[in-house]
Amino acid sequence: MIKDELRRQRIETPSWAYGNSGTRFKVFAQQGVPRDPYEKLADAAQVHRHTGVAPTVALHIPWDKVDDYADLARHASDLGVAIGAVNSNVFQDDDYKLGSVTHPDPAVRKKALGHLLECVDIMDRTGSDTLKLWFSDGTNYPGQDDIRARQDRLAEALAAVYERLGEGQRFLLEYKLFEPAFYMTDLPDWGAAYAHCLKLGPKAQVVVDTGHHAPGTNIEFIVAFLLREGKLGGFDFNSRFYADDDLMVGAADPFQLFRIMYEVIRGGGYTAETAFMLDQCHNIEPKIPGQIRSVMNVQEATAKALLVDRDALAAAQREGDVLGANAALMDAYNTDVRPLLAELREEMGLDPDPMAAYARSGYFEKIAAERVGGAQAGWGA
Ligand code: RM4
Ligand code: MN
Repeated sequence: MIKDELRRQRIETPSWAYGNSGTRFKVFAQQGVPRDPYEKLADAAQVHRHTGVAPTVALHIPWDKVDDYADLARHASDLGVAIGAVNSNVFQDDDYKLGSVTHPDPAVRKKALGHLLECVDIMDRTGSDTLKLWFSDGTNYPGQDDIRARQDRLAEALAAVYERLGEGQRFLLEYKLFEPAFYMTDLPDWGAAYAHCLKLGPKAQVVVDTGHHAPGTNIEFIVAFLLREGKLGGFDFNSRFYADDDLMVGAADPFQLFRIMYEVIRGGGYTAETAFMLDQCHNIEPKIPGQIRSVMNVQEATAKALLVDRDALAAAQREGDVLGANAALMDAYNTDVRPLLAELREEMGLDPDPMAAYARSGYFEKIAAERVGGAQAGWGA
């Protein structure tokens, strides 16, 4: 039953989506933006309240540094949400100009590893089971550093983090083609991430950020491949027109999102073991509605993917019926699933239209009035 499958969907929102963000040119402040992680969680709870499928929130350390993480986790639970993945940050310190865990200087590598291990401590205290590792490491010029030595340093750090993981904890290794490094990135693609994870063991898996590929890359192939190998840990969903645009998932290419979700379902990855996370920034649009819209976009793509007549598709594929097979996918994709999702929400005791329900709730007016003074949260660009 498609509705049952949709009812148990879980989409994680990122704490940083609620803070101010922008490009390297300008960060536009918005009204009512959280001043601390507690307020970010309150905003995330609104997304869950209106969608019913976003019960966890990813943290980013040090952006979400607090004195008492157990208290933060309690605050989340009081709001009806929980802490999801802990994201490390070894890209915003002057020491990391030439790299973090791949830096030529052992003292910098030690500092970076210390941060990654601290993130595992935070997992212990918040009850999080997932560490997400993204490295901005790379070089800008040919010859700048030794590509091979940097791989050795990366492997050494990953092994140390892996060693530290407790029972029921894992890390997700994220790759990205380029940026901020423009010549060579130390983890540029899924193959490199996969090879490192494979060597380490089952607690190391790859995370696919949909904005981190060259234009035209067949992301659903990567999904199918990693799932088949048991190495797909999850997603950082967002959409892009050019590079790592971090726009709302499903905005640039809803068809791609559908194809990805189809491969997830086909490959048995539509389970709690796969983390469906959003990694987005709402630079010009309001943030909470931006997250609600994104969650709805993922739901719609999932519903369409669940609608694919797998038997008809398999039969067409067996018979070499190229057009029939393609039609089986397109029929599902071209179905308007919004009435189905509206019905499901009503069954879940939610408003059928989460965007309108949020707008009516008065929450925005409340935070705009209350959150005056203090420093708004942001990622510091
Ligand atoms: C990176 C990467 C990480 C995210 C940061 C903010 O490009 O996607 O997942 O934590 O941005
Ligand atoms: Mn990401």
